[in-house]
Formats: sequence, structure tokens, C-alpha cells
Amino acid sequence: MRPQRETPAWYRDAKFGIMIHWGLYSVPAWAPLDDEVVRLLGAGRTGPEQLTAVTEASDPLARHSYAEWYQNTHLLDGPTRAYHRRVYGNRPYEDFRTEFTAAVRAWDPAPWADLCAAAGARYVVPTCKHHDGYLLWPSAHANPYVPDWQTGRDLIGELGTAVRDRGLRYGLYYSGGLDWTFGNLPIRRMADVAASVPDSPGYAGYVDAHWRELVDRYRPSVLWNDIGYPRSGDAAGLVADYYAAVPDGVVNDRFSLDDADVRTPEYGIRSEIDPAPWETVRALGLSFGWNRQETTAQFLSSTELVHLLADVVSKNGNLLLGITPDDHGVVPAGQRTVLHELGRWLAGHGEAIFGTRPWHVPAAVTSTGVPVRFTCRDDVHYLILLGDPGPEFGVPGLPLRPGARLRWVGRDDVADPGVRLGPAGPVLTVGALPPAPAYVLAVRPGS
Ligand code: FUL
Repeated sequence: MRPQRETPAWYRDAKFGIMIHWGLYSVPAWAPLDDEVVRLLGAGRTGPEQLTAVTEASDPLARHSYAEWYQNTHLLDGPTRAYHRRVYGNRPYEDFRTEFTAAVRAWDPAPWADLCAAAGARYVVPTCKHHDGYLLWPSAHANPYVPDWQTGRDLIGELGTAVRDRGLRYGLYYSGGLDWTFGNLPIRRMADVAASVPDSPGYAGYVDAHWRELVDRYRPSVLWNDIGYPRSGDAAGLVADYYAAVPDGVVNDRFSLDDADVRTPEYGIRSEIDPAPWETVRALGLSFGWNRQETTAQFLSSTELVHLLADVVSKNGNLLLGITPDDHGVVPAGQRTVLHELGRWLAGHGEAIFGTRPWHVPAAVTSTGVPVRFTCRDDVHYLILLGDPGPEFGVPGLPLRPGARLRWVGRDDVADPGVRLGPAGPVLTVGALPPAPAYVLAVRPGS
């Protein structure tokens, strides 16, 4: 695709983005609280082969916890079909356009953009088209099968303006692989997903025209394609033209190309530092689209989010976190709360996250049993302590030479730590720490 292109520095510095799925599926907004698909995706699989690697034997799509898959899931024999029959009878999925169109009319991009900024995110990636094929911008390339299968209002443009006004980068998600208006419904097994990508030249031209229109109109900082690219399409040509138009643009690994700026394991985390930039993509809960059954029991807590972000960044990754606006386009209160808490932590401790690079190891455990994640910038090492380490502790492997300087980040309320030499190496002595999701020490190792 391109000779040894460096992944743009802005993206490597950004560390944290927010993904937003909003569409017709946000009207029924229902999926079982069954985490089998998520477990299969996350179970140690870290490459782009994830989706197809889920074995034939496993057939969880009728119980898919992704509510944005509703159009497919409600056609399969399972709890979503039963729910649909009970609540909507024979109402076709396409009918949800009525409620969605009303919500789009009343929608305001400002609260979404404010929330993303308050959470500390550095980039935002909304869905322009998910697998149901419905477009969230008024495209010149209308759907050939379903009339008016797009919004009249330019959600993608308006959100982009709101996001950029707050100093955040703006990327776009587009489902290049799946578009159910072109047929192939239902998909019964994970193993059939790849075969469900329409391969007609007509579809390839449609996808290509959309991506090019999106690039021309919105100059996205990230092309976040999903589920591969139509076989007769020219993804390499598209990406080359995109780089010419947006030289510091970022391309993900779901275009079916050999190369990419970033690999995107879904609900997956690398176990070690991966020198090739990667981005774990996951929702706060088990679904990228709003599932009215989800509560805080399914969501990560703010402490879990802080730990996840520290873990990902220590291994050279970014976190792209999905939030799920409801049928009125409002992000549910339980999600807003954790995002604000994360933002408060990042406001004090972001020095150890943003613009950092991995150290030579990602993690250690203090002598008192508290997990630590490392990051660094120039000659400063950051220790992110994922719990209260107690008044005295050692950190195996941490170089502390004479003259080393230690400083708490984001805490004016406690004195900086002291160091004394114990029998097993340097021991850090700290005062009592107030409760917090994680504590950050900046260390200049001395010479
Ligand atoms: C997946 C899709 O199938 C999900 O619905 C979601 O959009 C996620 C980010 O990518 O592959």
C-alpha cells in the first residue's frame, strides 16, 4: 500500500477516542445481555482476523449483545426475535425510520461534543453508515434499493463542526463490508460474515463513491472502515487518494489491505508492548448501539476505565470507547457519569497518558502487590499505580539512581515521596493517599 508509512504522531499522542453509534437500531434498542460474542472477540485474539476466527462450532449471532445488529438478530430464532414480536408484532425494521427521523430533527450535536471533550477524548468517530445501510449524511449517492435511506439533515457535518470547535480530531466509521440493503440477510454464524460482503461491482462503486464523498466533504482525520472492502473495489486507490488529501490521516486495518496505520482488536488487549500502533475498540458495556436493558452493571466503572486506558497506553495502544446515545439522541446518564469521572482523572493525570510512549516494559507489581503501568516521555518515567500502594513499597525494575527525583502528578494534597535504600533495593516512602482510581508518579531516574 505504501512504503513504511509512519502512523501520524497526532494519533499516537491522542491515546483516547470516542466512537458513537446512532441509527435506526437505537429505536428498538434491545439485545440480550449475553457476552458470548464479546468474549469470543476479546479472548486473546488481537489481529484483524478476529471476526472470521470465531469458530464454526460457535454460533452466537441469535443472541448477539450488539444492539446495532438488531436488524439481523431479530430475524434469527432467539430472544431478540421474541422481543420484537412481543413489542412490535410484524413491524418491519425499516419502519423505525419514523421515530429516528423525528429524533434527528430534534437532535443537538453540542451535548455530544461537550461530553467527548469533558471525558478527555482527543478524537471522535461516529458511524456514517452501519450494517443496515442507513446514511447519516445527505449523500449524492442514494441507496439504489430503499428510497430515502438517509437523513435529510447533515448529522456527520454538524457533529464534525461541533467536535472540531472543541479542539478534537474527527474520524469517520463506515461499514464498507456489510450493507444489508444489498441482501444477504440474515447472517446466521460469525463464520458467514465475510461471505456476506456483497461482491457486485455496483456495490463496490457505491462504497467507493461514499468514502470519496466523505473524504471530500468532511476531511476526516481517521478512515475507520468496518468488515472489509468489496472484492471488486479499489481500497488501495481510495487510501492513496485519501493520504494525498489528508496527509496526516489515519487508516484502520479493516479495508482488507495488507497494511494499515492502526490495528483494531475488538474488546481485545495486547499482552505486551506492540511496536505497531493498535487501538482497542469496545463499548462501555456489551453493545455499541444503545441497549435499553443495559445498566451500570454492564458498564465499566470509571476506575475500570482508568485502569484500562493505562494498560492500553502502556502497551502502545489507543482506546476507542463506544458510547450509545438513546432513541432521542441523548447519552444515558449512567454513561455520562463515568465519562465525566474519567475526564476529571485525566484532567489531573493526563500528563502520564497523552503524548507518552511505552517504556521498555509495560507493567510491574509493587512489593505490596499493587499493579503498576509504565509510560514515558523523554527522560521522565510515569508510574501509574492502579491502587493505593501503602506507606512503603518497592517497584521491581525501576531504575532509581542517586539524585532521582520523584513527583506526584495531579496531587497537591500529598508530599512528594522519599526514597531510601532497603535490603532488596530502593523503597519509596509516601504519605497517606486519598482514595482515587489510580495514582501517578513522575520519576526522573537520576544519573
Ligand atoms: C464491528 C461491528 O460489527 C459492530 O457492530 C461495531 O460497529 C464494531 C465497532 O465493529 O465489527
